[in-house]
This record gives sequence, structure tokens and C-alpha cells, in this order.
Amino acid sequence: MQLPYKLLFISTPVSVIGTGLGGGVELALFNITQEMTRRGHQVEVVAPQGSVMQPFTVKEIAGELQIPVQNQTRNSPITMPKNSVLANMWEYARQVQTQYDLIVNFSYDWLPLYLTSFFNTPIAHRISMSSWTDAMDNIIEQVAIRFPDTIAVCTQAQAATFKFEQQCTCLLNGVDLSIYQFCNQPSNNLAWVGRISPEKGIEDAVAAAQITGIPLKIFGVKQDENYWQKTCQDYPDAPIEYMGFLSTVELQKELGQCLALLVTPHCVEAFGNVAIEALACGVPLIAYSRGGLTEIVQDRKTGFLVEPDSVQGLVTAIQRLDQIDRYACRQQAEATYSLEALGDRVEQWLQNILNNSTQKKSIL
Ligand code: HBI
Repeated sequence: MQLPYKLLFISTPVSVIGTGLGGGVELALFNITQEMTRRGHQVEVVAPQGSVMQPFTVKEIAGELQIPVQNQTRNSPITMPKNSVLANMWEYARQVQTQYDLIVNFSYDWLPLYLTSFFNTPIAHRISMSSWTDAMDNIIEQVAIRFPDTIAVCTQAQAATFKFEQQCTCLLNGVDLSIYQFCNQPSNNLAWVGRISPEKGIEDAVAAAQITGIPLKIFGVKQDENYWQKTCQDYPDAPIEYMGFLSTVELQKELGQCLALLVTPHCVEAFGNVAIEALACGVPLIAYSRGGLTEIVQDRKTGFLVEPDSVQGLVTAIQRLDQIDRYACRQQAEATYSLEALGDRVEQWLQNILNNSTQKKSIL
């Protein structure tokens, strides 16, 4: 297959791009679009109506959003709303598929996996979450076996939650380092960044702020207002400040001035975009030793891995922050999480899939 590629990227059906509710997927979609475009590939992005991803234009598709899988349990069946935006985006993909070399699915949903064998254009799947329901595990496994190399994950830790771990390509993630400024003179603040939702565990960071007395700045969308209110009530004396959901440019300015980023999820996170954003600013990480974070944090070099769900562990790590060289944090981001490094991994992944499908065609 000759470069450049014609690529069709289909976003997650759980959110409108630009709202922040798309979390890691929004950032990955933007970064991969930017880097693939810079390399001369042609990219079209398809996303739910209202999506904005400047400077790129988005093909907006109407319809009802999908229920996020984290609201479901292991045995939940697959459900679709009427006039599903997921179904509508894939109907659009079906219609235009002949204009593209490859389609990339950025959602964690059953339908695009199921549709893989019905399309003539190969589909690559970027799986953004760990194992969550049996129905999803099952369909991803079928695709992994039948279409080698098409399943990519963020980290080995994420892959290890699936039976088909060995069939996964690991992409990690990346950030545009030119927007994140290294800051070596932090003020006396800790940071927490993320969607405010129970699985993200913000209450543990707030508890650590209350114990240490070091102010905690909180950045992100309040996805679960009741959970946020309860956290504030449970820790009335915690020195916390809610900063809102900021643009990347504003976030990095504030984040860079913090002593450390606390990353305290109760679930196995596939990656940890906020962690690499912090590293890019030279901000050390204090993270639960769980999921993708175990592969991002270099313990005692660019931060500390803490026993999961241990507030005392967070407090101890905060007291040891002077052992971390902020420049080592920025250097880790430059070595592994630049857009160029991400682009090399993504390009290799797509190339493997295209080679496989060209071989398949020549056998037929
Ligand atoms: N749930 N059903 C579904 N589909 C997704 O694409 C999805 C999700 N939950 C969370 C999720 N994606 C995350 O990766 C967020 O970054 C949006």
C-alpha cells in the first residue's frame, strides 16, 4: 500500500467532541488526526452532531448518544437507542467506504466490531477501555482472531484484562509537546485532572489535601454533580478549588505550576492521558499502582506508584516529592509521548493492517 493513506476516523458515540465528556478518546482522536495529517495522510473525522475539533472539520452525524459502558455491569446486554448516532455514523461509513483505504473505530461499542466482516474497507479498532462486559470481550475477541492486527489498545496493562492479550497492538498515547511548557518553579498546590465521576476516585485526592493541608486544584467536567457534592460534604475542611474544564492551553499553564498530579482511579484505567500531560509540563505523578498508570509512572524517577486506594500512601508520596527531578518528567514525555513517537506507532499499526488485507486480496 502506497503512502499517503486515505483514512476515515469514526469517533465515540457517547459524547460530542469538545465537551470534555469524551475524555481520553477526544484527546487521542485529535492528536492522531493532527499527526497523521502532518505526515501527509488524508483524514476525515466523523462524530456526533455539534462536535468541534478545530482546525479540522468534522462530518457531523445526528442521532441519540450511546450509554457509556461504565454505567453497565458485566452481564449487561448490548443496547442501542432509537435513531442511534452510532448506527448512523456507521451507515455513513458504509456509504463512503470506497473512498478510503482504512477506517479507524475510536469507540468502545459492539456494533463497529460486529460490522467489521460486512465492510469491504478494512477497519482498525482503537479500544479505549479495559475489559468491562462479557458481550464486549466476546466480540472484540472474535475480531482479534479473524482480523489479525486490527485491535489496538493503549497499554499492556489494559491488554492484560482481555483473554486475547497477545493479539493486541499497544499504541500508548501522545501529546503535542509544543503546547505544554516545562515549568520548574511550582507554587504550593497539588492538582487533580479528570472527569468528576465515581470511578475516577477524586475523594481520595481531596482526603490527601485535607491531611497535608496543601491546596488541591481540581480541573475537569463535573459529570456526576451528586458525587461532587458528596465529596465536598465529606471533606469540609479540605483546601480545594474547582477550576472548571479548561482548554489544553489554559490547563497546561495552571497544571505546570503544581507540585504534583494526583491520579487516583478506582478502576483499571486503559491509559492516563492526564498523566502524560502533567509529565509534559514537568509535573511529577502520584498515582495508584493500577492499570495504565503502572506503565507511565517511573517509580521514584518521574513520580510515585502508590498502593491502590491508600490515602496514606498518597500522603507519604507527597512528603517525598522533593526527591523527583521535574526535568526527568519532561524528558520522559519527550522520549515516549511526543506526537512523532505516537505517529510512528499508529502508522506502523495501520500499515500492518493494510499489508494483511492486500495479501488477503491477492490470495482470493
Ligand atoms: N462507552 N458505550 C461506550 N462507548 C465508548 O466509546 C466509550 C464508553 N465509555 C467511555 C469511553 N468510551 C471512554 O473511553 C471515554 O474516553 C469517552
